[in-house]
Amino acid sequence: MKIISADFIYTPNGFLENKAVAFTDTIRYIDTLEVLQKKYPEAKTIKNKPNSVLFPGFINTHVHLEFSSNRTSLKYGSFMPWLDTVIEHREELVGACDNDVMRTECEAMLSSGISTFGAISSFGNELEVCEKTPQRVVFYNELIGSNAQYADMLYNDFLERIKASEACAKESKIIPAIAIHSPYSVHPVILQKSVTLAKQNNYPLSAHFLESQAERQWLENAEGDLKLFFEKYFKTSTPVTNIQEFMYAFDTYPTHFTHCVQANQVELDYLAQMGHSVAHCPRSNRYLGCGRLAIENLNLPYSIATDGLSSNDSLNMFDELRAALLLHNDIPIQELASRLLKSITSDAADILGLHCGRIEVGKLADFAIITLPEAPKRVDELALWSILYTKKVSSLYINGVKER
Ligand code: MCF
Ligand code: FE
Repeated sequence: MKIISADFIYTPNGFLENKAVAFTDTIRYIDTLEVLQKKYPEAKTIKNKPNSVLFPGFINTHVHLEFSSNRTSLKYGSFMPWLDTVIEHREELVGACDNDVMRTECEAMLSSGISTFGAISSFGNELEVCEKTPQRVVFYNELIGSNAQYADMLYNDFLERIKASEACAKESKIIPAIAIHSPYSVHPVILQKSVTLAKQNNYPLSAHFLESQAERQWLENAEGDLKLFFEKYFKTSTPVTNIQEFMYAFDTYPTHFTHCVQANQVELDYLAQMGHSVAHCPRSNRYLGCGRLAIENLNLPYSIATDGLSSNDSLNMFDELRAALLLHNDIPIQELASRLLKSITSDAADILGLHCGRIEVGKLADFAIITLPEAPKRVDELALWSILYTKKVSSLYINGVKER
């Protein structure tokens, strides 16, 4: 048993002042330090620096580690030129992304308080790094392939990757999962098979959905820049599915849809009705010119995620939250700061079905401790100060073990 105290503790019921948490690999008790020391006289006490705030470890639900070597190869500004450069540079980028590169990025996430992440894996290359990283990893095996001719082959390769992640799950914190790449890139037959597989095995399920204007135009009218793309690379001018057919494929299984920037109110209402959720990637959307997701109108649970270095400049969660504060400039800033912290802790945990994300008795002992530059003058502004003044956390615990 250990006891950790902090000036402020972020809980589902607001910030607690001058309290402490007794924990093993899970949270056992929350009270004052004095009460806990009396209750557990043998426990080691951990004191934090003055002006510390203890949060549940943060959850980054959507990242592509395999693209971690990108710096200037991919073109930012607008979705289609970006996609063209993905096709052009994909092999060399993935080739240059060795274990050292990916380990460095897992560490960058750790430094920013991320104790759990969802890794979208196209090839399975990051499996070893994810197996060894101290973080809990929802390992999303990606299914991609719109051409019916190759669909079976691609599906079998995908099954092999699922098997490999299952094999690692026994000895690590890996949780096998499925990511459907997108409506424009996955054939409906293998889409349906993979949704059934997710349902049978209770795998977390995710899909990129309605990210760009080009995607919407292609799915709705078989028009626009994605049409030119499909004609050029795949010799086809008809999409394999449409918006409704794709959405309905997930009817019976709650799914984490990434982006949804171009979804309209009817579609968002439908996703909400079916119990789905959204991964919102503010910097990725801005850098790829996809628009702003109106989070103030969302009536379904959402997380904030970094996406990969394929469409971002860092995997630091605080960088992402600061960007979100600026992107959503019409939402009152204090209210937004609180909402953002909730979206990367309790909401993200509920979305992924994990027992972390809350400082609450019985939850996993994942803690991100930050240090404010001075004693905060007003407690009601703590969420905002925490986001504005933190580049790196002071310490991080995962399953009760100190990792930073
Ligand atoms: O989320 C961003 C933008 N939207 C779609 N895909 C990706 C993103 N970052 C990386 N990707 C990957 C995706 O997993 O790029 C490839 C896929 O393997 C695109 S191939 C059409
Ligand atoms: Fe993505």
